[in-house]
Amino acid sequence: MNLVVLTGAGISAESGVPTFRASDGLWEGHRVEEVATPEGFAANQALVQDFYNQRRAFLPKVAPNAAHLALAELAARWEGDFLLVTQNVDDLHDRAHQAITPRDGFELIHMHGELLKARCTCTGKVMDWSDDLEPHHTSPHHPAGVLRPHIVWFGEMPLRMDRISEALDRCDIFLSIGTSGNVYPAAGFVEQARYAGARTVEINLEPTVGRNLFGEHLYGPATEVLPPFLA
Ligand code: BJW
Repeated sequence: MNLVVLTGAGISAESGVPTFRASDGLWEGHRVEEVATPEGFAANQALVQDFYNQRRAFLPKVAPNAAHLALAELAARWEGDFLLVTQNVDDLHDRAHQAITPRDGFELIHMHGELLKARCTCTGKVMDWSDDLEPHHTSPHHPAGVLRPHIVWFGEMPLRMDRISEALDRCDIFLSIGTSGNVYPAAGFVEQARYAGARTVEINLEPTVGRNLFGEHLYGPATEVLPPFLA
């Protein structure tokens, strides 16, 4: 059995990471066009770098929760292929999977990038983020390069789409956890999975805009709903 799991900000909410679209979410107090588009970065690099530096500094203060760990435990015992696609740029799935070694056949993709990585604007080379890179964000790879956050902004192509699409085409089970279904192409994955004949399950605090696309629904906090569902 081949499994594809899509996660969004809701899975990290109970770890203390703000979601995007809640009333107290990340977009509150920020204009999306200013901090999450290539045009915003071109207009005011300092503002954008500061926005991501603050979020990087927050990561050591949070830890994987029971929902991240339940997926990591599943990855340690799942016998088919298991592709975990996260829209999240935090490292909580990575830390959960460091604690519990997954079986062969498991793969984690950060389709919207990673806070703890930076990318040279000239060469495209991706490197681990380090505080030493501050404050100038000049690239060590090219004299004209700037180290931009390794984040997929609006209007940019999400990462590893070919691999994700291939997995959706042959998936038997598709779980969508803690995502509002507002952002494409991730919001369309459920339709591709359905076309492949997969069982589709939405797990969220509340019904989302895409709820009718799913065959099954589980509503409640991910840390309470997911562990018994995966057990
Ligand atoms: C809980 C919970 C708990 C809370 N337990 N649940 C088709 C139609 C219209 C527009 C487009 C389209 N296709 C593309 C577009 C344009 C655009 C787009 O989608 N716009 C929409 C706004 C309409 N998409 C793009 O530009 C993308 N690129 C692209 O499409 O390239 C071309 C392409 C074409 C064809 C194929 C492939 C590509 C790029 C999108 C990049 C998104 N980047 C962001 C920002 C990153 C920067 C940053 O982090 O600062 O990524 S946007 C932001 O939203 C972030 C997230 O990953 C993403 C999704 O948000 P998520 O995770 O769903 O969070 P929330 O807050 O919305 O929802 C949280 C949910 O959790 C809620 O439902 C809660 O109920 C729930 N929850 N607590 C369980 N305890």
